[in-house]
Amino acid sequence: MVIDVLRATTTISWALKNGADSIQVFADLDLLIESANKWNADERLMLGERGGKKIEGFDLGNSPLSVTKKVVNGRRLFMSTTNGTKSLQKVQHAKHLFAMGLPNRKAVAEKIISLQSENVLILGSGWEGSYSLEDSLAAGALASYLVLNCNLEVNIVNDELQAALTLWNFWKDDILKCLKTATHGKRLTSLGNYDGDFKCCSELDCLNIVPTQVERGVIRSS
Ligand code: 3SL
Repeated sequence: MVIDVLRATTTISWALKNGADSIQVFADLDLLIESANKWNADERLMLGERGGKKIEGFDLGNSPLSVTKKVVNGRRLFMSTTNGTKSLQKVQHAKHLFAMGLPNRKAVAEKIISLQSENVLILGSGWEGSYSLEDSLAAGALASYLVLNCNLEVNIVNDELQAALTLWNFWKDDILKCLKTATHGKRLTSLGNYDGDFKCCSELDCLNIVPTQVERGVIRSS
């Protein structure tokens, strides 16, 4: 399970909701361009972000507001972001791999419950190797849902998740404020007006979409 609330896994979830055929994730940009070039030009889009900004020459950056039905419907999205797609690549050998933001927290949690897995690994993407408040918040949101709704016993097995759960209980009534308080939220705010993105990324349980890896690096809705 990979989380990147701001903004990669939120963008992935919205792109699939809006009819994208699939999303192929890359850490490496040259590999992305090479793979995209093999695809039919009118059935592909390249999404790229570094440091919060769209990569020059790419079709789109990493805003969940940009992946509208008109733009993404039926297309494969070739996507690379600073942290989120790297995290997805890192754990691509997992038996089941899902991407989660706050909008699809419930959908992903219900999927996990249905699998009755013994262990669930939650990977927050953070920022360039360091902790991020918003990903921890979402990990806590997921844990909270599982504890309250799973019929099986749910054990919180490490202090990171215990802390995430506490964080969730503290901020759950003002998610937007938490996102804007986070250092990555502040970074985005310093780059321009991202109010629409913040609103979209902070909406809880509004998407019934489970972005699922169907082959190495390729994500579809299930
Ligand atoms: O780090 C990432 O993968 C991005 O989601 C960062 S940003 O929100 O596009 O700046």
